[in-house]
Amino acid sequence: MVEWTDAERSAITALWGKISIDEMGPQALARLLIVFPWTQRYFASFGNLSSPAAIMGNPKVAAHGKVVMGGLDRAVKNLDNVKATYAQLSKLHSEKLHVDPDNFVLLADCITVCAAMKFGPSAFTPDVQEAWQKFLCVVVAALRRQYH
Ligand code: HEG
Repeated sequence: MVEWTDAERSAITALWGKISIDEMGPQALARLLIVFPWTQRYFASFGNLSSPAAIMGNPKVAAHGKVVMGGLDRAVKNLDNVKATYAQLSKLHSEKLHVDPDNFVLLADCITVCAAMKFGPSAFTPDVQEAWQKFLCVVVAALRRQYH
């Protein structure tokens, strides 16, 4: 069970309060699909993913980016219980979607890069980054949990 310091809790909650799901969700998913192109295999139904411009302009990528990023809201609101919160979502990715769980880490890193670009060094300080990446590690561990 993960332990959070008060400083980590407030850093995560404060950063999350500043994140626009509608802005950063599409950016992070597009980045994943561009930088790690093998992740495109799960989105065959999304249409044109043939270039960075096509990916960034693809409305299905944008819509799904918002869904994925929106999924983090439940984790932020259940910091002490992320594993149980994500049990169904983990099962879905494992048993139905068959997403290779290594890809969760890649998306988490894309989200961190997007946050760093958006907020810059004065707001995305090393302390904030530490708490944020710990949070994403917990999210990834919870998503991996129902894999077998
Ligand atoms: Mg996943 C669906 C969250 C990583 C591929 N993802 C979903 C859904 C949520 C979610 C909330 C909708 C579930 C539902 O309809 O009930 N995803 C989520 C999180 C993270 C993640 C929080 C990691 C931070 N997903 C992820 C990765 C891939 C992936 C790395 C593939 C590389 N997700 C994926 C696919 C779907 C979802 C293919 C179904 C899309 C669809 O057909 O609508």
